[in-house]
Parts: sequence; C-alpha cells; structure tokens
Amino acid sequence: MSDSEYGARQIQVLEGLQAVQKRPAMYVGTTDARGLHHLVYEVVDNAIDEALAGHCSSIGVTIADRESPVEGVDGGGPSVSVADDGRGIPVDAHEDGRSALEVIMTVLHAGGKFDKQSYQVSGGLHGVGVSVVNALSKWLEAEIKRDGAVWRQCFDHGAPAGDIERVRDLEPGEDTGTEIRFWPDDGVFSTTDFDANTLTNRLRELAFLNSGVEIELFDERDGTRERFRYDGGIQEFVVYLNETRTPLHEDVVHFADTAPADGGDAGGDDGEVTIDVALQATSELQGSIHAFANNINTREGGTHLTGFKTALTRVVNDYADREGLLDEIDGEHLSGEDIREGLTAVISIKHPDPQFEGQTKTKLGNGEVRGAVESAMHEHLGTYFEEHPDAARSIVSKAVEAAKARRAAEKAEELTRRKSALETTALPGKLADCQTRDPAEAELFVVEGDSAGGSAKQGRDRRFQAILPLFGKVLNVEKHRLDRILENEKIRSLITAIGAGVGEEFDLDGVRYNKLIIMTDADVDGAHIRTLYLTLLYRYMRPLLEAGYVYAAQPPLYRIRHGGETHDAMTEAERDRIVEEECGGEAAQVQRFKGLGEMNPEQLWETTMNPDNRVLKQITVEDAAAADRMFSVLMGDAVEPRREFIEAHATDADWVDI
Ligand code: 0RA
Repeated sequence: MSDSEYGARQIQVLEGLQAVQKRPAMYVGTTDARGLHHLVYEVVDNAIDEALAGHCSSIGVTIADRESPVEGVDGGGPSVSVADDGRGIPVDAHEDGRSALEVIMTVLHAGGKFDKQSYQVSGGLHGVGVSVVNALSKWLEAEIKRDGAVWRQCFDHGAPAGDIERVRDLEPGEDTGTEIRFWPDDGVFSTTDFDANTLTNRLRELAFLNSGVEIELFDERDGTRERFRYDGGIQEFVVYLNETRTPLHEDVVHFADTAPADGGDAGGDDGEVTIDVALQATSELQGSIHAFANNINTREGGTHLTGFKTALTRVVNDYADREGLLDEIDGEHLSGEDIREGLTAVISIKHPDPQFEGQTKTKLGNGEVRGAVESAMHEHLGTYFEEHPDAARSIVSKAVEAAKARRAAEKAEELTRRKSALETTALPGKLADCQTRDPAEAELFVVEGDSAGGSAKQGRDRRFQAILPLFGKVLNVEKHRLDRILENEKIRSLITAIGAGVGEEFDLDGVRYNKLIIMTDADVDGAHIRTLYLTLLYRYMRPLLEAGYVYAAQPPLYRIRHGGETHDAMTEAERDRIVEEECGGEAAQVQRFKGLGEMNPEQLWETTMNPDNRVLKQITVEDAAAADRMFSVLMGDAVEPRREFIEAHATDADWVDI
C-alpha cells in the first residue's frame, strides 16, 4: 500500500472513531475511574462471549505499568491486557483488503456482523465493541493466534499503526486465541490508575455468572495473582454471599431453564432466554437479591426480577397455606417483603436481544421475560419445596417471623408514625444549614464529635456548606429493623437534614445537598464510624451512593512547617517526601493531627473543607454484590470473617471504596 493510500485510510478510520473520541462519556459512561475500568470490561465481555459460544475456557487479565515492547512507541504508563483461548479474532482480508481484525478494531459496532450465529448472547450495556476501547487508547496491540500463525497489529489513538503482520508460525499443538493490550489515553481519562480491587470484584462476579470459565487477574505491579473458576456458577455465588450470614437450610436452591425469546416481530425463531436462579434463606434482616441480564448487574431491576418476586411470593404462600403454617399470623398471607427478609438470591438471565431501560440503563425491559421467569420459578421452586420440606419450612418460618414483627410494628403504628414524623419535622436543631437552597451547590458535612462540629461551623463557607455534628457511634442498621432504626435520634436528624425520606420511599429528587461529606478522624475509630454511616446510606438511601453524592473528607495527618511555608500530608510516606524534597531534609517542624478536634477552624477549612485545597474521596458502589457482602462482613454477626477481612485490608486505605 502506498503512503498516500495509507494516509487516506487512517483519516477514514479517524472519522469513524472521532465520534467516540469527541464524546467518550456517551460510549463508556464517564471519563473517570469508572469509565477507565469500563474499557477492561468491554474487552473481557468479548472474551466471555467467545466462552459462551463454547470456544474459550480461560481468560487472563494483566495490569501492567511499562513501555510497549514495540520499538519507537510512546507507550509507557499503565496498561491492561486481556488474553483468551478462543478462536481468535479473524485476520483474513476483508472486501477492501483490510484485515477483519482491523475492521473490528476501527469500525464502530463491527464485532457482531462477522459471525452473528455464534454471537447470540452478548453484553448489552458494555456491548459497544472493542473499537471503542481502541478509540480511547493512545496505543493498542492485538495479538491473534489463528490460521496457523501468530498475527499482530498495532493502533495509535485508534488508527492502524501499520498493516497486520505475521509474527511467526504456531507451534504444533499451540492454542488459538486473542490478546489485546491497551494503554488508555490519558488525554481522555482523568485517571489511568487501574484498581485491582475493582477489577477483582467484577472478574469474580463474571466467573460466578459464567460457570466453568476460568478468569485470572495478574497485577504485574505487585506480583499478586487471583484466579476464579466456579463450576457451580451462581449456586456458588450464593454460598459466597452467605459466607458471613447464617443460612436457615443446608442447600442452596438452584435451577436453570430456558424459554423462547420474543424479538418483538411476528417471526417465530428469536432464539432462547436462559434463566438461572439460586437462593438461600438466612437469619439476617437484610435481603441480598441480585439480578443480572447478560452478565450486567441490573440494579434498577426489571422484568426478570419482577417475575422472580411474584413467583416467590406465590409459591411460598401456596406452600404455607397447604401445610397450615400461617396460623401464627391468623391465616393472613405473607407479604413479598416478609418473604424476602434475609433472603439471598441471584437471578441471571441471558437474552439474545436484551432491552435495557431506566436512568442508568440497568433495568431489563423485555416483557416476555417476566412470565418466563415466573413460570420457571413456579415449576422448579414448587418441586423443590415438595422434595425438601425442611428447607421449605425454614423459609416459611423465617417469613412468618418477619410478618409477626411487621404486624407488631403496624399495630403500634410505630413505623408509619415515625415515617410521617420524618416528613413533617423541622430541620434538626443541631444542623447549621447553608444559605443556598440549590442542592447542586450545597454540601452537607456530617461531622463526628461536637468539638470538631464546632470548628467546622466556624470554619465553613456558610453560603454553601452545612454542618451536622453527630456525636459518637451511630446505630448498626445491619442488626435492626426499620422501626427500631427510626427511633434513633442521630439517624433521624441525618434523614431529615438530607430531606429525601428513607427506605423504599427515598426520593433522590428531594435531596437538599448534592454532596454529602462524611468527616471523621483519620484513625480506626473514624473509619468505623464512617462505615456505620455508609451502611445506613447503602441500606436505606442507596440512590445517594449510586448518584455519586457521597464523599469521605480526607483530613491530613501531618502539618509540616519550614521556612515560613506550610505543607500538609495525608500519609506518612507523603510526610517523608515533603520533608525530604520540599524542606531539603532540613529540620522542619512536624505536627501530627490526632483528630479533627485538634484543628482550629481555619486549619480545618484550609486542609479539609476548602474546595480549592481539599481532597474528597467519592464513595461509589460499583458492585452491589461485593458491597452487600462487605457490609455483612463488617457489620454482621460472624466474627471470624470480619477479623480476616480487616486484617487483609488493614493496610489498604481504599477498603470502604467498592
Ligand atoms: C468475530 C468473529 C469471530 C470471533 C471473534 C470476533 C472474536 C472476538 C474476540 C474479542 C476477544 N476475544 C475474541 N475472540 C473472538 C468468529 C471467528 C470464527 O468463526 O472462527
């Protein structure tokens, strides 16, 4: 190919991918850490598709921080590679002479059109195609083992950096496969620091959801390696989720079924929906129900979840009725909420043409799935109950307990009274509110301790910063039902200050502050208190976390004074670096802040509250199942897993940040 032809081709490619480069958020959601990790999921999803098509059994993800092996490339910086042992992306020449690989890498949505048959099921949300990853990478290398050889092609900001090359012949018996390594474009993403913990959680989840597929994460930066493979699939997922909970029956109930999919047109063959359900009741108060469609965590629910809930309520009530187990509640029926109390369940469906709806496109919309899940549940759970009366009775008696507690609270009208009191109550007395009424500008600092609260009140910018001082430990919501939780004064004042209600009635539109900043001491007690607040927010005001409104303040640990200048350090290492570099290793005056209360109002403002200087840590719940399990570990009854968890994460400041 001549230079000018080559140039023309690059320009053409760039025009296609420019849409992605201009509006990356439209394709990967955000350009922060979330979007960055989305790139990895996109490539992994492709490998999972290859596994679902029956051609791949093992996927290896590697995080690295090094130069590209290709000479003369301005690579460098963090990269991720995803390798699989599938058939390999096709490398043969396409109509216009370009390799199929090149087309898949450079044309939006080109992936599926090569082989529609074997790509029946693919990740709907992430399914934007590897070309998007290519467009948002400053450098990408694809290495394919296929057709008797190893092939390589590299891409520079999405454009081919050369033609596909044949690197060598495959050894006899050498496996086929695909390896894609990409260096995310640091001009696009606000961070290129891959978080092993975030990736681990998602890869583990994918391994549960796709039984038998082996997924390994290798973090070259520190040499750690984790391998996930669950032949028991979501049944093992439920065991994992319940590791820290107390199951009420021995076996996890599990079934898999299929039903015809409805593509919406009059035609007959629209493929199949597969339905996979696992559940186990526990003695806990919190339910832990997770619904997935095509491996995507459908947080907003949808037709599969509705079908599951409807059938569960019916099957349990039918059984309880028939066995005369409802006497204790005067023959009244069990409500869905009663039955789901403490229930751990995973529902995973795979659909050839999933429709995702809702604010965050995580609500499954396919109408026929509701009935399909409902009748599969009815049949299989019904049979299970007949064959395992002990399990059935445990599930019913837990629901009866929940119903009794609910009835007692209803009788005393406690819950309704408390809820309506929350709606009408004036703002809490302790709240020092801000002047603005615009939630988009307003910040609420929840401050531990009265003295720190006093400093924060004096130090703040009252135009947009409100302070709610709360003293001491907050009630552990993991251990009480809502009526008890709402008796708690601190919790009530937090709920009224936020102004958007609680539990199922929580309404994000009512929120009075779009930043809720938890400010606790930088020590173990502070971390514990922060976790208690986060548990409350996660269980009863989750949309706040999902909207990204929740932050942890990061007060400094050290203040270093030297030659009329002051520096603050968040960590010991930072302190040492400052003393070494900024103060030339000379005698500097180092002050250690033991707690927020030790800072005067100005110091608190300057270091922790002033938007120009402060560091806020946004708390997200990327992965609801992992967060659920974490909160049960931290706040639940089981002591041993908690000790292990805390020991394992003691040195990791990020542990609350799933
Ligand atoms: C298009 C067609 C075929 C496979 C693939 C794409 C493919 C893509 C990815 C992405 C990561 N790993 C992958 N593995 C395969 C089918 C080719 C055939 O019929 O042999």
